[in-house]
Amino acid sequence: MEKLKIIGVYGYEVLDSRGNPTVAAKVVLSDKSSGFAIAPSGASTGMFEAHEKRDGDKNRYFGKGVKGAVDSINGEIARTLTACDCVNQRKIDELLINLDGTENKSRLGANAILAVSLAVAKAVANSKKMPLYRYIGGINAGVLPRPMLNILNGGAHASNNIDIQEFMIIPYSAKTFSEGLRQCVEIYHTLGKILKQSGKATGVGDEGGFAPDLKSDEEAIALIVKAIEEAGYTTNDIKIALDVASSEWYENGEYLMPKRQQKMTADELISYYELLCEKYPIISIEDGVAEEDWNGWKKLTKRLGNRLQLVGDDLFVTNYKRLQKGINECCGNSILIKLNQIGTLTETLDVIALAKKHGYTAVISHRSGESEDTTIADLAVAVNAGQIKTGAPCRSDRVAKYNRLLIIENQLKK
Ligand code: 2PG
Ligand code: MG
Repeated sequence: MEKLKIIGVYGYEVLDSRGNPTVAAKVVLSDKSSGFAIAPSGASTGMFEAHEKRDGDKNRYFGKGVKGAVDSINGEIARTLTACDCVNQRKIDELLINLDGTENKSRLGANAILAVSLAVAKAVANSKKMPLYRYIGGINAGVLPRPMLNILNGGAHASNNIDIQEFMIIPYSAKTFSEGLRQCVEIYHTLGKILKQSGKATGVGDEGGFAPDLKSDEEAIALIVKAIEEAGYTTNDIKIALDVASSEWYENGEYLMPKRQQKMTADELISYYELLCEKYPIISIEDGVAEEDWNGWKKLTKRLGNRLQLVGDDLFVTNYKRLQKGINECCGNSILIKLNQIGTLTETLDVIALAKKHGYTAVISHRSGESEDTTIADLAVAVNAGQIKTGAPCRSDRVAKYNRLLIIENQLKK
């Protein structure tokens, strides 16, 4: 039988959920199957992430255009991959990494490389008539993730006065994905009702969560607990997770919450979390301290690591070497997985495997700038990650992932 080969690679400049340009890629195979993928884009990006290439031409999209990245897909990348055996994803990703030739994918752009890497995998899955999660994960794939729904937005994702970036709810006691999702959706709508009744704003932030001005970050948590209870659940059923995104606050060894103009040391921040965890059903904190503050991470893990999931997002940036360092130095106990922080599917899978080997949990994540692309839903099931964070049940870029998981759950039942 003739080998399945790549016969076409095409790049496109499309828009993300914030209305900013992003890179899409289509890959066509010799049997005419094809795959299409869109790269996401962050706002509170970690400084150690792979490079997102933008044109910088102020006459287009305020410099945010991605024509250069798209041109390299239609040029160099297409020339390199055409006629390649596409079934060997690792080989394809190696070719892309070597073609780029830089440590952080800054020459071709991780946005270009990722879109192509994913489009290849999707094309092969389509050719094999397999769902993407099955192609990536093989016969072991099949655990639906517990969602972490970000229902109240602050920080860099909203223009309100809240410094903590994400307030999430986790359906802790639900037996199935769909049951958990339903509970969270009911709580989301209840929160909306509570905000409206108390005269607060019900507009939403970048990830679809409500973004009202409040007296304090703590008031946000108290309102969520109220919503949980008014929706008919208890804090045994529903837990809370925070993404503090504190790298955004870090400067010269100190933390300055920009909206409240409150200064804290790492020790004071950790004590603040301790206090919040005593009062509220918080079970997971992401980026509690900053991406450069390894010492702070050690302290945080020592003080809270046995009670909480401590997720490294900006700290690890889905990067094998940084996760290995974190494991060696006992920093955190969980990693946030974002494909575009590293730029290829294979490298992402390698980081997840490293996390699992060392007892770190892996939370598959969206970016604040998303699209209709639902790859992360399949990835979560493929690697049996057990957790996904993909925003509020509001706005199609977020809901698309939940809908994809509902369909997968249905398929797996059969
Ligand atoms: C995060 C993400 C996603 P961004 O910090 O975890 O919620 O935000 O994509 O802006 O980095
Ligand atoms: Mg984060």
